[in-house]
Amino acid sequence: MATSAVQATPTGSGREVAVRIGAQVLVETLRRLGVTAIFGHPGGAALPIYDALYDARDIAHVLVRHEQVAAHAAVGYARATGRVGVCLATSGPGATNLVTGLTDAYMDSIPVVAITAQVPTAVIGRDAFQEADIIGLTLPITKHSYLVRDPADLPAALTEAFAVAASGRPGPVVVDVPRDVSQTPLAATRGEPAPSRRAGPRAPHAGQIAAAAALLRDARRPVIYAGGGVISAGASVELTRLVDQTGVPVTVTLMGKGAIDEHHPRCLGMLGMHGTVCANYAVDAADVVLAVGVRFDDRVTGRLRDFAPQARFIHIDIDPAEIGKNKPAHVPIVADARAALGALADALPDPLPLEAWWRQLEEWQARYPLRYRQGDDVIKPQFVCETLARLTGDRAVVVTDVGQHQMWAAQFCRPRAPRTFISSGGLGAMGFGFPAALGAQVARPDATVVALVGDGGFQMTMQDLITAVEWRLPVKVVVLNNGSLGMVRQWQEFFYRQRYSHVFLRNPDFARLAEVFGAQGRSVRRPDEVEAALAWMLAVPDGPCVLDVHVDPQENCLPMIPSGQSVKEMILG
Ligand SMILES: Cc1ncc(C[n+]2csc(CCOP(=O)(O)OP(=O)(O)O)c2C)c(N)n1
Repeated sequence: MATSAVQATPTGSGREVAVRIGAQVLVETLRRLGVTAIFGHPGGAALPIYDALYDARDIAHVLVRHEQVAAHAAVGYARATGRVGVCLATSGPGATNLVTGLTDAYMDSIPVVAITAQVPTAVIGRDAFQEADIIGLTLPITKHSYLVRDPADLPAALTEAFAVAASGRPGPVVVDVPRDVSQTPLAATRGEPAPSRRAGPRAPHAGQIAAAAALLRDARRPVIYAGGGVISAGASVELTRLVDQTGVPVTVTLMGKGAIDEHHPRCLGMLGMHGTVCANYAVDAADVVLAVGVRFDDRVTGRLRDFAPQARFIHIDIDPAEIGKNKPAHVPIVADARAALGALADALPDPLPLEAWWRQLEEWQARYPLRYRQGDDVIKPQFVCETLARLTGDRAVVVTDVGQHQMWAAQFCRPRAPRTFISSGGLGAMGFGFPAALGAQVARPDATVVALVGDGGFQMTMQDLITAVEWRLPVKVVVLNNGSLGMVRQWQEFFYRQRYSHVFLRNPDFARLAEVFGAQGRSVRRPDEVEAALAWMLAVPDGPCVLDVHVDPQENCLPMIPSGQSVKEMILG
């Protein structure tokens, strides 16, 4: 199987040319594309690629213990930086283990390239050992995929894959490389890959910008509804400028957290199922909604016909398929969010007359703050999130898993900058948090990266603590340990008459477990220990640590708009 790294082949002309195998061309191309880190796990069909990686000292290959972690880590890497995240898996089970992470990347529009090894071309379709049709399996959850049948095509396929993943509406791309393709010697590739045929950012239509500006100028109760597209487009500065100039209130989605400094006085926080009362009331009463980089997800809108029932919608999105998908737009603007928000800010240089609107909004903010009561005996999970936010000044990179803790983090952590709040939004994939934090920490070695996870979700991917130990990645894991699948328990309490079916967890001692892995660990059970424990955690200099916080097992995440209902049915708490 081993093909010698570089062969010298007589050409007949007396000269000799270096012959490389496909896998070497693949690695060279990755290097040329600026890849410095790959998350992966080897196997038979991937061996030529791994053999080529043996010589690639400038590309860090992070050997994860499960390919799901590789995909989530690539997402964390991409979300923390805006660069394309890369994961690598062998054929069959290696490739299928990537599927959850790729689906997450697809739902949240994150640029990721997954390189999967494939069985040799001669046996594709013959149920060969470790064969899985990964192109077929991932067709609905990728932006594009490439099955490379000729090694000479590798540079072009990879180059295009990176361009597709990162351009327009970003997303995951699979490049499937049969084993014979990666081990076939080739004298030449088909030249340098063609420059990307994708156009640059799309400029907004001047007439539509004028129409949007006119709507906003006449509005009495406008609201900006900002999503992850603002972050992908790098449009935070333009969004902030628009808000500063006009005074229009802004509410963010889970994916849009950090699109604007959430300490900004015009920011109402998150909207939707567990959003702030004020944000949801504002949208409910709005006469104009400026939706930017959002997809009108049902966790935000609840019952669609009752979402912002009095409003006219301006919808900015790079993906034309999003416009009108869930809610018709009165002013559709298919454009790069940065260009569109910049043009709108140019068209609206003065403050809008919104004094009465702000009086109303401030009254709601004062009347319905996020609340919880921290007593002396049991730790409230909200208190942990709030204390963490205070101790870090909301400047850490916070990565959450999925469940109640995710929503508490979204409520109490108010990121000051884009790419510092990372969460699995569209898919809501438990097991995401810790691996994505690992990827974010690889991408940003100097940043404080905190993984805020539940006891359920952490147990889905915590085996990769050893990877963090091995790479001395100082990821700080906070387990909000409530002894249950908390969010499911909450739904069973509210909507299934407290018939708690299979939601209570017997947990390991997470702190001791961390130590077994070679990480640092601590547990806390009393409210007066929380601040010091978090401070300890933030000060651990080297390698990962786990802080196991035993929180109130009964606590519910409120406010809550029950699934499929409207703001009128909000449970306030
Ligand atoms: C892979 C996966 N399986 C199941 C679910 C359904 N689910 C959503 S939240 C949740 C409970 C999460 O429990 P835990 O991780 O302990 O966090 P908590 O809600 O207690 O904060 C479950 C099972 C999911 N989102 N993802």
